[in-house]
Amino acid sequence: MKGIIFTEFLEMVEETFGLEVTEQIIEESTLPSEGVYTSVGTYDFNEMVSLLTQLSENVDIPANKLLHTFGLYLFDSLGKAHPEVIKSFNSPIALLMSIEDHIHVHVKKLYPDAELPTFTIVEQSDTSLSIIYASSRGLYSLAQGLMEKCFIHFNSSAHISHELLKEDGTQVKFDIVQHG
Ligand code: MNH
Repeated sequence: MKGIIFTEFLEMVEETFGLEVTEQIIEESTLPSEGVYTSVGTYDFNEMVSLLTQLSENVDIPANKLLHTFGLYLFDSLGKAHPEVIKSFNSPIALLMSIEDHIHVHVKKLYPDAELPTFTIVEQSDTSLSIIYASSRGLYSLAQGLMEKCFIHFNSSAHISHELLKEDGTQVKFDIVQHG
């Protein structure tokens, strides 16, 4: 998992829950990297699982709720790191439809060791989209937060519902309906 995900996660934790909680979860987690991350580095996904699990226990909020909040935060972080990518779209649906064939293809060129999910479009219109998220990491709540913030970014809004196609969240269908 790319370092930018770790550095932004820890920044969100510090802003939301404070430095004490941040230091606490780093101490309690199993971290070969000792909790030191650079945005261009690559780290074991298990370190993120460990940090998220410790945060969930410390603040008594379910991991998926925390991932959703992190997704809302991460959209702006990715936008700041890669402004040209976001700027090349003029609507939230256009952006979401391009994650698989444009955005993540570009990301993979920049970071060949990136581990990305796949998004398969099953239905689309000008104002709606059904898309299937698939990833062994099961970070569908992160995906939902990212998608919601995408609409906010374009001063738009949408209703996004999800259905687990696999119980462990490694395959999830999203139904997105724009309304504004
Ligand atoms: Mn993208 C990882 C979804 C836009 C760059 N992205 C992830 C993951 C999800 C995801 C979910 C976590 C990995 C996984 O689930 O297996 N990404 C999205 C969604 C949007 C999106 C839903 C739009 C909304 N992503 C973008 C944009 C960029 C970007 C824009 C940058 C230009 N994504 C990344 C990078 C990673 C990532 C970098 C980290 C890959 C890794 O950890 O190896």
